[in-house]
Amino acid sequence: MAKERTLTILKPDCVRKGLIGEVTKRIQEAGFDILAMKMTRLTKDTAGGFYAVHKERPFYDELCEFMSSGACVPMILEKENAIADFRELIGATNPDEADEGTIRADFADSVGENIIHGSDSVENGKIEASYFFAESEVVANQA
Ligand code: DAT
Ligand code: MG
Repeated sequence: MAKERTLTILKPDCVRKGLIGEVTKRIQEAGFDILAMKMTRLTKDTAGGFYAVHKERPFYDELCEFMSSGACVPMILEKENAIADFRELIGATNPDEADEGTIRADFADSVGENIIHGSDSVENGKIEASYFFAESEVVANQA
């Protein structure tokens, strides 16, 4: 199976709860290589651009407020079958519906504040990665 990349964001609730280390450990233990990571804070507009696909949804404004409410930690991850495997690791969008042992089931408070993002396709992962990282910041050859 070919290696894929996915873009994750440890969201502001993850950072506020002091869970950067715990969540990153789970990501690495699940076999994902971190090719890029940084701490940043989105503006409401930048958050809105990232989630533009949800513009018409009733929760859009609340989502942009939340995503710009504090620091977050985006990362580019690589692994075989990364997109599907990462979605499995983080669990369903609504933590009440997420499988036991997933990151969202264990740490998220609500569907709106659900700790972590994961790309939903290879194509979107590329677009999302370029939202946060220049090519020069992606360390693909780590040996
Ligand atoms: P995911 O983050 O699992 O890919 P999504 O793409 O459907 O989920 O939605 C993006 C984010 O928007 C999600 O992580 C949290 C927020 N969101 C989704 N559905 C919501 C809802 N019904 N109420 C409040 N926030 C919601
Ligand atoms: Mg999504």
